[in-house]
Amino acid sequence: MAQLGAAVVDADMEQAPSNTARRPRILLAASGSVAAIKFANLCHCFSEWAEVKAVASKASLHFIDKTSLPKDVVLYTDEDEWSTWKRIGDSVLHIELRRWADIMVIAPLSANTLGKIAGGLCDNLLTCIVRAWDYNKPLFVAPAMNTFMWTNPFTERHLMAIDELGISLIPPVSKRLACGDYGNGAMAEPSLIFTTVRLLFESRAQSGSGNSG
Ligand code: PCO
Repeated sequence: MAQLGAAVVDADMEQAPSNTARRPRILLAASGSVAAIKFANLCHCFSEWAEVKAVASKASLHFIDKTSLPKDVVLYTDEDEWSTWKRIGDSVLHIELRRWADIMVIAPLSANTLGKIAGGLCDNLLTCIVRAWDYNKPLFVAPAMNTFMWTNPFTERHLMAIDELGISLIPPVSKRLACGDYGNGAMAEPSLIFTTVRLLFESRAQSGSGNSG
């Protein structure tokens, strides 16, 4: 079992009694964009406020410094998905995580993972969670990619498809990109992603549609 993965469904994943106030449960996921260098920072922003679990695609691991993640944030990877599954009746990680989370946030969302989600593909832990997502619960994405990918006609088609599913977009911004180009496609700042998600959670909680646990 991966040291950080601990893909065992422990008491932590079980539902708290519904009359007990609890912290929001935020599932943060990173896909394969250079902007995943900011994933640890994003985890720190959220873990001040919420219970956080993290999911990383194989490509994103190239950019994530695992040692910089908050100590209480478990990082799940594709290896964890089936490593502890032995027989029928054992828990399936992507289902346990979609059940556990109040909100999912994919930041960065790469062009490739955007295309997969828009097309309903699910070939890794991250996309299996999205494919099984309960759209009564919010799912945010913060895309990050080169400007030429962002302005490619596929992006608009894919954004329309995920919008129809009920996924909320935190748009990219214009700045210097990893390759030296200047243009749109840079991931929104972690602080903006955090405030966007928190505001939505708190407005839903006030209106009674959030999960107040
Ligand atoms: C690839 N992609 C990118 C990804 C989007 N870029 C960004 C920012 C970072 C630096 O602030 C890399 C986080 O530019 O989100 O650049 C090809 S150019």
